[in-house]
Amino acid sequence: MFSNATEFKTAFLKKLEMSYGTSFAESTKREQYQTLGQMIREYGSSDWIKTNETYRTSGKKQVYYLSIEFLLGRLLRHNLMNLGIEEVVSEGLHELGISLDDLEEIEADAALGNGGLGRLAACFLDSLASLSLPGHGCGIRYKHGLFEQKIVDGYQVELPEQWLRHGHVWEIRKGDDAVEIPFWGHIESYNDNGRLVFRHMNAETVAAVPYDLPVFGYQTGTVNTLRLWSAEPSRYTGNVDIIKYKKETEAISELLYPDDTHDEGKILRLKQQYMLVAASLKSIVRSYKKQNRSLLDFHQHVSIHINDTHPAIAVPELMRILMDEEGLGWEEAWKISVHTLSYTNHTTLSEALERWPVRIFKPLLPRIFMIIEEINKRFCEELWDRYPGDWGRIEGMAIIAHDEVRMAPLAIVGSHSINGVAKLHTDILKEREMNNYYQVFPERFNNKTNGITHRRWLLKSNPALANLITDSIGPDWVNDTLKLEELLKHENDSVFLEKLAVIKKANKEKLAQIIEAKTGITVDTSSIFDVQVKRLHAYKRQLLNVLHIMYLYNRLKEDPAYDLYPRTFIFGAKASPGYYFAKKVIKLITTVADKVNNDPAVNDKLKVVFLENYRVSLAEDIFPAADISEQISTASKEASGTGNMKFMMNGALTLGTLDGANVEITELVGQENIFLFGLKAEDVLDFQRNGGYHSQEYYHYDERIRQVTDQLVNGFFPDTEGEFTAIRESLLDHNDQYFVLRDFAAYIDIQEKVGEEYRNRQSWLQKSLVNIAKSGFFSSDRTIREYASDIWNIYPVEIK
Ligand code: CR1
Repeated sequence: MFSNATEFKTAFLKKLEMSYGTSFAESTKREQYQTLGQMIREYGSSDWIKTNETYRTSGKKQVYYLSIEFLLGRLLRHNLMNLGIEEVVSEGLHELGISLDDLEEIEADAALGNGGLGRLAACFLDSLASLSLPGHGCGIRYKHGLFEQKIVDGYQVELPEQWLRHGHVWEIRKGDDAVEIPFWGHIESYNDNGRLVFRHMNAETVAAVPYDLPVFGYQTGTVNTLRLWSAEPSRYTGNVDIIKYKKETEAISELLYPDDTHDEGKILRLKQQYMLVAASLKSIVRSYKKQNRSLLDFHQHVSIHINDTHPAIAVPELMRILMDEEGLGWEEAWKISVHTLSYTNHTTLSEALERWPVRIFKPLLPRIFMIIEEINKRFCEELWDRYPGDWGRIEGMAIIAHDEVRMAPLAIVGSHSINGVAKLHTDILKEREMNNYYQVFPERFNNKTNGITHRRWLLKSNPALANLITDSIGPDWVNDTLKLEELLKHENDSVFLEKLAVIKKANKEKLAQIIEAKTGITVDTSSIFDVQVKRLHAYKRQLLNVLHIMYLYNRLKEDPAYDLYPRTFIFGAKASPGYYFAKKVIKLITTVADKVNNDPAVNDKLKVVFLENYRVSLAEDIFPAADISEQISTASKEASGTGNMKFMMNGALTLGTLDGANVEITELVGQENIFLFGLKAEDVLDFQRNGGYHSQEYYHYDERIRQVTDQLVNGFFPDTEGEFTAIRESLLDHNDQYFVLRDFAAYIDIQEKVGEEYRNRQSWLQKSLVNIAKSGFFSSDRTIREYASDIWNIYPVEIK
């Protein structure tokens, strides 16, 4: 298509004219962006075709990653980079007077996810394709992605996200591959020559229409597919109220995580899950059968991964297909199904464990419910044999109990592999949360510590650092990130360390400009950039961070000579729209920010910034600019964290609890290169078992705690009467479930240590270097290699 800048220019101008009937001079930035996007997709299309053909003919095993979330972010520059044409294109555009950076800004983030779980899925897609592994994503094409956050008067306001308003240039609608998904109705069975046949009568069907996105491997020629399903009215629905039907149907793929406090929302979520699963399995089986293979070998050729419990209906749905559509018996079907399916758990928080009321589940998915009942019956019988008479245990482990269908047990019983996402998390699953199941299926449980794609989170978002690394150790680290360890040779090389410092400073300048433009706040780039960006949740303890800022402020006010090393605290966080406490914490952060930033007495030492609408594209500017990475969850609560890995890879030092993957970061960098504090997971879990601790005592004995918690309600913040009462109550009256006050003193101490150590520039840079050098383990390439070999049994397929 084009192989140099000049050819690119010609092709670009022609395409622009043909697509928009406009001359270059008259064209808008959006038209230019769209044109470029189309060109890139077309550039990669012959590889896409080749990849699909190779997969079809090679007969190599494929994996399908089913996930309700894919938090892709922007794709333009990432795709250019992976296709290896970034330079040619950027040069060609430059000659036309267009900046690639400007065009990149036009692209809306594809925010089809909430946070860690969805971003992990996106990183995995990149690693699969970049390792030439035959692995595809299956998800939902939500019309509106995660809400857009505005901060108005210090409060979070949610606006509907509109990523599809101008179309999504990377997707291709595959109308011919649409499939019909039945809901409601009833099941009739009859005997056909001794075989029981089931028919779904009077179902309301919905058409699931796939949109395919190419996933380009990093300079490999592999182009995998992310298939996103959209719900549309079906042509086969008979006599219905068309307007109502259309509305209800389209609602299925309208929104990510519809509010499920009422039955209507629960039905919608369940419809989403079933559509994702049923449509994906149908298209997987269809393409499998095209290769004329026996369904008896299905699990030898196909692996299906259940990302968290949302797609756990894959267990009964695969059984349904194998039995009702393919005529296999239960035992045969069960063996194939279990061998095909694998499941990842991402959290031990009980509120995240999905359960559906039978009164909703059964009428909506009648055949699926019957199959789950049978799975449950057989499982409980096995348990009965193993634990005769132990009803309590069996009831606790059952898939259906107390009029609810429990999705985690369904996924556990129906999968051959169950994994946690960091060592500590997996241990907690095995020893505590899922211990009952672990005793029954010890061989199924395993750990796969999360990872991040270093191509987006270093190569693309921090090109200066990536170039410095390549200049020093050559380019091989990009394909083998463990090679980053070679950087350790520079530990005492002050010239190299200075180069690191220069890059960090430039990244901080860039972020400072963004902060200034978005918030009007001027920050000092020689201050410590201390960053906490992640979803807002009580267990992640943004509250601990902000109470500490209040403490610092108090101290500076009381003692103007207090020699605090200048700090800029940066937050980014969305709160779930119905999460009252989380929204209060946002208001507290913005209130503290106003107070601190407008007080000249502390201003050369302290600044607080809340960046609104935290998302993938913004994150790409934040990680490279951080000095301190706040990973301060209550120990045992954060399954892994992945932001912690992105910070580390960009040379920030972690300030954290021994939670999630922080434990493994510590093992890699050593205690001297990380700032650890607070309770350990064991302590927290033991406290919880024995009824918590007494937070009031901490209030009485620690004056610093008394001061900041009192300030929440005593008029310290003007015009906020009653605003923070709930926060104070959570700490003092509800016994501080997340141990904020318990860890407060330790947090103050470790923060003080950070300030002291930052003063020693050489030693700080050395620590930063060690973090970068040891971060290779956290590439999602390592994680995906482990999934591929231990769980999925898939191998690279070369695309010629
Ligand atoms: C966990 O909270 C983890 C990601 C990805 C999140 C986080 O610690 O890094 O998953 N869990 O594994 C989650 O979103 C619904 O659960």
